[in-house]
Amino acid sequence: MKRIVLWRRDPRESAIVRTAVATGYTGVGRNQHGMGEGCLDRYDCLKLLADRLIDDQMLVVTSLSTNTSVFASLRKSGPGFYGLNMGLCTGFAVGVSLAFPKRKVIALDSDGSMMEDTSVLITIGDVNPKNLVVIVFDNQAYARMGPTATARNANLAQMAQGAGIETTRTVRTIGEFEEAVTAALKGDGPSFLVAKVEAETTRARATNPRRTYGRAMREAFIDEIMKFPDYRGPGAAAAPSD
Ligand SMILES: Cc1ncc(C[n+]2csc(CCOP(=O)(O)OP(=O)(O)O)c2C)c(N)n1
Ligand SMILES: [Mg+2]
Repeated sequence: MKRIVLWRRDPRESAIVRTAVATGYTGVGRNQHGMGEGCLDRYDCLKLLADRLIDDQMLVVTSLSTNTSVFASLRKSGPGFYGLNMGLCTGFAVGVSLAFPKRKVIALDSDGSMMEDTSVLITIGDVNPKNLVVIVFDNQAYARMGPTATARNANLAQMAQGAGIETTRTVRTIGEFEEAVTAALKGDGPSFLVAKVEAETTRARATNPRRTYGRAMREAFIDEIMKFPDYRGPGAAAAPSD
C-alpha cells in the first residue's frame, strides 16, 4: 500500500534541540518561511535577559512558544509563570503587575499569541501599570506553522500606541534590544517592545521541564512569590501596619 507522508520530522531536529539550550542555536534550519531574515536571533535576546537583564526580584510570564522552553531553561532562579496558552500571556502579566505594583513584571509574549487577544493592549493603556514591561518576540509566524499578519500589514507597536500605551518601540538589532529593555526596566512604564526575530524551524525543548510546565511550574511560582515580603495573597502573613 502506498503511504502518503504528510509531515516528516526534520532529522536534524533532535540534535539541535538537545544542544540549543546548552550551547545556543547552531543557526541550522532557522527561517523556514523566510520570515524576518536578517532580524534578531531570539536565543541571543533570551540569553541576555536571563543572564544580565532580569533578576530574581522580577516576575516573568511567558507565552507558549520558544520563549518558554528556552527562557525557562536559561533562567537559573526567580519566579516565572511559563507557557501560557495563546492570548493569555500579557493579560496574566497585567494581573501579576497589579498584584505586585512595586516589582517589575515582564511578559515575554509572541506575535501569534498577542494577536489572539489584542484587547489586552487597551486594558494596559487604560490601567497603565507602571511596572509592566511587555516584550513581544515577533517572528512573523505561528511557530513553524506559517506566517502571521505581522508578516504582512499588522504593526503591533502602532496598535499599542493606538491603545494608549505611550512607550512603544520596535527593535531589530541586539544593541537596540538591550538598550530598550534596560530603559524599560529602569524607568516607569508600561513599556511595549516588539523584537523582530527570525522564524525558527527547530522547536527547542526545555532542559528542565519540571520547572517549566504544568503543576510543578505553578507550585514553584507560588513558592517563590510567597517569599516576597510584598506578597498579599492567600496564606500571606498579616500585612505590616504602616
Ligand atoms: C487557542 C490556540 N490556538 C492554537 C493553538 C496551537 N498553537 C500552539 S503554539 C501556536 C503558534 C504560536 O505562535 P506565536 O505565539 O507567534 O509563537 P512563536 O511563533 O514564537 O512560536 C499555535 C497556533 C493553541 N495552543 N491555542
Ligand atoms: Mg510567532
